[in-house]
Amino acid sequence: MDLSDLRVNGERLRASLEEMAKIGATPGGGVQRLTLSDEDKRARDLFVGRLEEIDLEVTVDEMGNIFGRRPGKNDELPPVFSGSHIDSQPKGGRFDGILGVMGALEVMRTLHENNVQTERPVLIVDWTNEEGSRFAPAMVASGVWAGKLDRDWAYSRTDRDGKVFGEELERIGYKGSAPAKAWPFHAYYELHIEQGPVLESIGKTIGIPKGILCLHWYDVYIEGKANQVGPTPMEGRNDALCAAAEMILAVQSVPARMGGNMVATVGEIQNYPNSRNIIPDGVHFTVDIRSWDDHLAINAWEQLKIDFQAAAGKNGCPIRFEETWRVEHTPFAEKLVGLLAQKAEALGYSSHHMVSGAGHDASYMNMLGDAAMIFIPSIGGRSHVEVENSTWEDCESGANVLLHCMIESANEV
Ligand code: HGY
Ligand code: MN
Ligand code: MN
Repeated sequence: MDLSDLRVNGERLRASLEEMAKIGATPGGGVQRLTLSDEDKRARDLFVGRLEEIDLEVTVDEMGNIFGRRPGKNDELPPVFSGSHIDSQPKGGRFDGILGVMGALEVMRTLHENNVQTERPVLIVDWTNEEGSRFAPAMVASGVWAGKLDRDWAYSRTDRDGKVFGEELERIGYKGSAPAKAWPFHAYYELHIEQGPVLESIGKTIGIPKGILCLHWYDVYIEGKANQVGPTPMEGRNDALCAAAEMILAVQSVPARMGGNMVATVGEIQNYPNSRNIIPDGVHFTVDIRSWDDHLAINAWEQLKIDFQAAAGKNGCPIRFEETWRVEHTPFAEKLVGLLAQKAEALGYSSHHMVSGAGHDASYMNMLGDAAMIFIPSIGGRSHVEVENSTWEDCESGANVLLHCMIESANEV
């Protein structure tokens, strides 16, 4: 068979994405499939069933990562694998993560029905908790698998309701027995929506990231003094929320102050006791800093700590920081980036080289071996929202590029 004529089944890919979108569907047209939730379990169970349908050898590791393995002619050679994540943001979209898992499934289905025998084994993976929304940090399970994060530290992470990661993993029945420990691999590919405006704005179909920005996550805790809002004069208050407000504006201005290519965001905040007639005495907020330049991002954090101490002192509110998580910027394997461009062209798709501002499990794979990503356009450049959308045609194009890159890499000996 001339494999160059092989194509995925776009209708089947659409059907699998629509089937998954029903699990955790929200009234606004998005999904809520928080990691280790009942919705995550239902989607995982469906996914495992689909892997078994095409005779893949299914393994669940101790971080709940799900692998489906297809043997190769030289089965002892390091494999090629692809995947992404099933979990979503609280009001997430129908494509973030799940496109990479269903796209890889479509590739495996295409290989299976055409009885394509590759030299190397080929695997598909669903990484637990890529989003880091319910349990911080993001990409925690691929980070443990890659040996960059500690398994028991990950197990100990808690969500806003005090639920513990390791216990929730057990509760949904996905705390597997296989060690969450990397094995040698030949190449890792991840299909994903761009989650930004670039491809749509220039009318290109395939995005080829040269890499991913560094992601630095911090947690800030401020202590104030609660009191009745009426009798307490303004001067001398220790208002934790006013202190936080000054700090949050410092986060917003730090990229410009650092003069570099950077983004900095406060996405999450809790205010205590959060009663309209009590002066707040406790605030927790998060800081997310991203840049291609890791040192610039770290310098920004050093500057913010100075800003925060000044605001804390002015308001008489003691402050505590947690340097929660850092993953360095990720320059992908030039060999795979070149192959992606070549396959996109051979398939007749326009393509564009770019950088990923969103974090992905591919960051950790890239620390261990050759990794690269395939982007498709996000309509309106929107993501992590219910209106997140891409065309079925672009999903199919991205999966075709994935198919041919995986075949090419899996036949390298
Ligand atoms: O934070 C991110 O960019 C990803 O969604 N975890
Ligand atoms: Mn994602
Ligand atoms: Mn995401």
